[in-house]
Amino acid sequence: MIQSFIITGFLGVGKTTMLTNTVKKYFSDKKVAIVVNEFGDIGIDGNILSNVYSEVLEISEGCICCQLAEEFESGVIEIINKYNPEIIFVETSGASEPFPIFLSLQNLGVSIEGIICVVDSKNINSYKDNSTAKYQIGGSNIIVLNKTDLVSHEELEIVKQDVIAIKEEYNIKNNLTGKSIFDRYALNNSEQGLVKKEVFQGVYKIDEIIGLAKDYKHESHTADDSITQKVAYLKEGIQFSDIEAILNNLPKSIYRVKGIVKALDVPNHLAINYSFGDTSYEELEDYKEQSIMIFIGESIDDDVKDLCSQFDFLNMPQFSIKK
Ligand SMILES: Nc1nc2c(ncn2[C@@H]2O[C@H](COP(=O)(O)OP(=O)(O)OP(=O)(O)O)[C@@H](O)[C@H]2O)c(=O)[nH]1
Ligand SMILES: [Mg+2]
Repeated sequence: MIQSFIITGFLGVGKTTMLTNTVKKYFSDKKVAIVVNEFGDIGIDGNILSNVYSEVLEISEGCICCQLAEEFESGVIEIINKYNPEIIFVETSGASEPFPIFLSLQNLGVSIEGIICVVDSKNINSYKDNSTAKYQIGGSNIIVLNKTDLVSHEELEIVKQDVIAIKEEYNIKNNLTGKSIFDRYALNNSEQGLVKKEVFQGVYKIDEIIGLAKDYKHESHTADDSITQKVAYLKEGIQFSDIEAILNNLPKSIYRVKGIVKALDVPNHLAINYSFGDTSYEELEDYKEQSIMIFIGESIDDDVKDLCSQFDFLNMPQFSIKK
């Protein structure tokens, strides 16, 4: 039976980092396929992951736990038929809940070895009130406190207590019996998504969930949580300092930015990965498309418009004036 892991967690917590680092370290001897559902119009995560794996299926422009369930299922069937993987990793978008994805995989006869929720130990306070974030913790049986390098031991202890409290409150329950469907869960710490191998060794079989499937109802949620994204294009001829200027002047509503941008003073295109004030860059070879940035946050339309008027090399497609 094909095995799988679902990797969930809020926007920018380190899901793709966990995939590229931990999976590379522990699963290089297996035939691995990856399905990634990115919140954002362009496949930046897929682009980064396909530098490491050849079998990456990207599902963008929507959320695989709601609108794209069918596309997700047919994509998984296709990847199984074409590639015959031993193990499939599914990275859900930061705005998805994991449980509907669990049900889809189960329908397809794939064995789910674990639902891993990655938590950003440094920034959890900025997003823990979001209901999707809570259901992501509640709907997982392996919780990984990531970015431990950015917090002190004492801060990590507080994060741990917060996460346990959320888990207790939002643990998915069987509608009929009222009992939690996970009789236990594991809590691990990680830096760059690296956890000990045992976490992936199927210790946490979740057979007990099966009876719940038919009673589960999923409400579409992204609209309620008002997480939105806006795409902007960058003109040619910018410098690296222009990118930094944008990222240093973001309004609070925008907490996640992804982009692929060409700056005159950097040889290759740069993948930009910004979350909650921290930025990392990765040079991408062979990327030729127009420079693009995606701003993600809550109620951000006016703020992105303001950014575009503040930085004249940044254009939102629907407001750009062709010269
Ligand atoms: N300092 C530090 N940074 C990290 C760690 N893990 C991830 N990051 C950084 O956090 C940012 C977001 O990481 P991603 O792996 O793209 O996060 P994600 O959860 O896949 O993001 P979305 O798919 O957009 O929701 C990147 O800049 C990473 O380099 C960590 O343990 N420590
Ligand atoms: Mg990702």
